[in-house]
Amino acid sequence: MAATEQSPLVGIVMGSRSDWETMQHAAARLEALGVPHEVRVVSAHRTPDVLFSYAETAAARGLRAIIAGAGGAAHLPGMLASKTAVPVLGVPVQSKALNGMDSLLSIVQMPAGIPVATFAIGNAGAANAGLFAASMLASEFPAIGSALDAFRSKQTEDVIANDDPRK
Ligand code: RP5
Repeated sequence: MAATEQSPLVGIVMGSRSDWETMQHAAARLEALGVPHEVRVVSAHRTPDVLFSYAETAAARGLRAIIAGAGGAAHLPGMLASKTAVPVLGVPVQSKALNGMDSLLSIVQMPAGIPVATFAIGNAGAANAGLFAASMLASEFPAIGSALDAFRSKQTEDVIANDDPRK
């Protein structure tokens, strides 16, 4: 069964369909590690009521983490975090105008009291948010922990096996 067909443990949300190009990297990591997840477009400024509803029901639906990606004036992760105690992992999407510095600062500079764990701008941040969510679940779900260990071992082996950059 694909990781998207089981009851989701992780929600991936993004402010626009245009963010999927970035956020697909979070989904790919979760899929590869067998972490049940869902994917939704939820906009802080275009669909604020959907945002509130998503956040307010997240814990009861069994979500253990929400990976939220947004670009520009990126309110989505902070607003979600304000409405749920489910940990929010923020991914700054690389904007055209400011290369994602706007997204990064909007997400990372949360005032004390409502935390958002913020990742790197763009594809690397999305991938790492997926890996981080998996690591949050690893102790409770041994199969996810084993998959994560195997991924890291293979990554290490691949670097060692290809240590001459001229080849
Ligand atoms: C934000 O505005 C989205 O997260 C997206 O990164 C950015 C641009 O959205 P679109 O104009 O492509 O829909 O809300």
